[in-house]
Amino acid sequence: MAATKSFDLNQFLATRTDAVNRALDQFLPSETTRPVTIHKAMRYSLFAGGKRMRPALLLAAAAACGGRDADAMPLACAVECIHTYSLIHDDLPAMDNDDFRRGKPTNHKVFGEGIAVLAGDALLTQAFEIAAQCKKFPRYPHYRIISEIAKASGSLQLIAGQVADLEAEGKKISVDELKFIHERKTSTLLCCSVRLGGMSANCTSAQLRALTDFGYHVGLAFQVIDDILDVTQTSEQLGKTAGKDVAVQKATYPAIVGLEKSRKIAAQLTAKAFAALKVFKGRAVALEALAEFLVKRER
Ligand code: GRG
Repeated sequence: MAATKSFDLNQFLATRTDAVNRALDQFLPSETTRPVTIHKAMRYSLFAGGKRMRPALLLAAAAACGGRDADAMPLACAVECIHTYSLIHDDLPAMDNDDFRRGKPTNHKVFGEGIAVLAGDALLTQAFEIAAQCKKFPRYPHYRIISEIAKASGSLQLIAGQVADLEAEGKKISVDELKFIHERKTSTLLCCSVRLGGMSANCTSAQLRALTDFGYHVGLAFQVIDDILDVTQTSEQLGKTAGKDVAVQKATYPAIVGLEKSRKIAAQLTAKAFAALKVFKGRAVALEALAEFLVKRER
């Protein structure tokens, strides 16, 4: 982890978050575009103060492969749209039924359930429209980029994870079944983000393999930490309802293996993510710093 010491992650996050917000603002229809309600609802959740971890990972992966932010930006915005859609739908009464997200009332609490469903749908579709605007990368034609995003968000990955998560509620499941859920509902989109970053830098297949390995492990660690934070932080700190997992008897690492072991698992997964970055020979400092930040995060 030594290489990350001299890297200013706060500055990286501040500048990239700002750039991503400006790009999203340009890509999305304005609040005054008719029908006004849907564009207000899409923007409400998109600009509610998310951490922008997926775009940051995507841009950091591009940098590790010698790419430019400008080439990666449409893809960074596309993954954030998909992520925000999944949160809006996840918060609906038919799913996790949450009132609070990103420090604000959830989308359906402000706009009603019908508009919240449509805002999620519109953000999912918007993601593909934005991704289609990326430039042509010699090794990765548009069909590969679009298929990458579609597969990550489809019924074998993101949706599969959500389905398994819903079906596991109130049931006792094994660590292997929990891992199946985490791989799909969380790790896939984080992994897809770093892969897209690499693709936007026209990365080699060895680099893409390393990014996949990194993204998979960082993604799993991310969800273990998320589960830990749910039982150790307050709602104010998280910007969403804390203690929810216990309240609905959700299967989580702390519930199955305890807090101490969960922390160990998160550290082991992060170490595996670090090991995957060896091929970059010190050029993946931003990715290393992000992995370290994610395991230590408090919200
Ligand atoms: C198709 C109806 C329908 C629903 C799909 C796929 C889906 C709903 C939900 C995805 C499941 C989900 C919310 C997984 C959790 C991933 C996770 C830990 C999200 C929180 O990410 P952060 O902490 O959030 O990066 P911010 O708000 O900072 O962006």
